[in-house]
Amino acid sequence: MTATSEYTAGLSGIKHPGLVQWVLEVASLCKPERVQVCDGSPAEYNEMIRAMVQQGTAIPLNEEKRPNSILVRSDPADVARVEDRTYICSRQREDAGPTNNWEDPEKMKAQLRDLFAGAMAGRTLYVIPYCMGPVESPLSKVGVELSDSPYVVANMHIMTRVGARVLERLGVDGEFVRGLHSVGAPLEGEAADSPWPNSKTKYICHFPETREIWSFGSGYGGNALLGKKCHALRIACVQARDEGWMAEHMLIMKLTNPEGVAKYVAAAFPSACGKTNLAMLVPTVPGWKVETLGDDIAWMRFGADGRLYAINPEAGFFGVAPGTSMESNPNALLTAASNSIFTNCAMTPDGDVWWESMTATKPANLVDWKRRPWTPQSGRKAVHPNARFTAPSRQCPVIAPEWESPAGVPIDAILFGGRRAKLVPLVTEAFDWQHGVFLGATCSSETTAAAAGAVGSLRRDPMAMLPFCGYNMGDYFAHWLKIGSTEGAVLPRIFYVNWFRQDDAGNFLWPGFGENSRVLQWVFDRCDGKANATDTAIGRLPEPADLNTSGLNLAPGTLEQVLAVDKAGWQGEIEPIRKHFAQFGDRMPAALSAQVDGLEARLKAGSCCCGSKHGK
Ligand code: SAT
Ligand code: MN
Repeated sequence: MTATSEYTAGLSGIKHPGLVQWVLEVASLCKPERVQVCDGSPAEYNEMIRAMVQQGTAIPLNEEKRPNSILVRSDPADVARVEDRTYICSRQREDAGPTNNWEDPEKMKAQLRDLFAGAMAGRTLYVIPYCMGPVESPLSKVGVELSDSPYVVANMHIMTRVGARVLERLGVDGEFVRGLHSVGAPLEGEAADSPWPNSKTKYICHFPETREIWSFGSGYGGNALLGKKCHALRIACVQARDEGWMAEHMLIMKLTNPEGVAKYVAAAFPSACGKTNLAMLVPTVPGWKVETLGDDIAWMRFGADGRLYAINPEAGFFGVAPGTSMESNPNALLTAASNSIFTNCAMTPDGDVWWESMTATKPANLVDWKRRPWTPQSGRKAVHPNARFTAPSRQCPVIAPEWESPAGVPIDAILFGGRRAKLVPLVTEAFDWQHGVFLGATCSSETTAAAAGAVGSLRRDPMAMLPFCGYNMGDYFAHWLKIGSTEGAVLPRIFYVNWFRQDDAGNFLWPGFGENSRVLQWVFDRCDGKANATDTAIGRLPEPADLNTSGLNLAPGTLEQVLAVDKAGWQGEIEPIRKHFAQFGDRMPAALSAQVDGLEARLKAGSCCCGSKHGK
């Protein structure tokens, strides 16, 4: 057993006594072989890559094709977020609410202590001081992740700001989120390490009141890179509620029109619904420009002018690989051209990565994500559907120059969306903030492979935060309403979009991708009072003539279909929405229940309040 004094030696660079004490407590519980404080340097990154290559976790890719990049294949039992193993351990069960798994914090910690005891034997405990957001921004927050995974260290280098400058910001008594992570696979005796150590027992636990995260047994994505979903969403949204700001599952993009006027849009979609594609979209409308500030998370706070200013707390993209191509998202592919980590992708004979839809023709031979030889005749996918690339944001060809602005950028419009094959029109503008919160609160989507479980079944995913809201969702809705009633607030307009509506034969009605810029143009012009909308029972919609469709060759009637408000279909939504809201009991804000009544009344009212032009 290693004596505490040996651990202490490595910690001399830390000036924060509270941090030192916590690291020592964790070390004496987890019993790692050694403790290493991460400095965020390129040398340290290379050391992690070397360790992973040596252990058989990673394969260096062809230097000429994909410089300074690796391919990692996980255990097939550890490939996505595990929502059924994710807990919000608030003192009161009601504070976690009906959409979260809950356990009493003391009880959960007692269980976790047993699991963590000796869990890092034979491994290095890495102390990863990281900052979510630019280190010099007042909107940013510091966290420290203690992890026994070099894969986590390398990914955190890309996804966050790591190292000495973060410790400096922390000072001697700064606040930080405590994240403890172990793959849960102690190294016993002489036995060789597994290429992807993990444990059958997995727990992703959050203690919102004490701003702590304990994650055990998984090395994958949001389960293990604790800065991302665990800190920047589940813990941060609780901090945001307490401090009067917002932590949201949103991309941030900058739109510039042909006159050179720029607006910033934040957009919330469930995981793997095309946030990265939208954030980096190549507009098909001539003269328009899209630039990216972030593809997953936005932290927003009121500025002195009453507008909501957003920062992207992350420094990299953890994007879904399959489906990403020079056609669908050239900017994502170019971002990941070098200095990137590829997880659960396939490997080509010349040492590069490949995934479904990357190229028009499939390579003749590959090694698939399960390390098996693969040919197009194999009759199976070469890549896991949740395969990912981790790539630095700064490498994105369309990164907005102000993406690290400490003040953030003022948000003009918020989009909500999901994957809905039926019913939900291409775009709907909310009547006002409260109605917009209602649209967000009723967001629904067909599930994707980003989380373990069934794919394609419909679920309500309010504000795309269902898996990420660290407190009672009823209270979260109330927080949104409170933000909207802030005195002096100059609020963004709220829209709901659905790129995924299908015809009866199952064909997508809208081409999506770059053509979504036509919808963005309408959103932009609505914000400027330059585009028409028509009031319907469900919100304000463009008529076909209000969208810029020049050069878009849709079959006759398609645009009408994609914008149609199917009243009977919407009537069928009323009961499910009431049921959805009922689960929050007395935590459900009355103003949102009133919105359901309003929708129902408008649907029943026939044409009296629908079809009226709501000019500019
Ligand atoms: O949570 S992950 O970071 O693994 C990815 C996602 O679900 O968006
Ligand atoms: Mn996400």
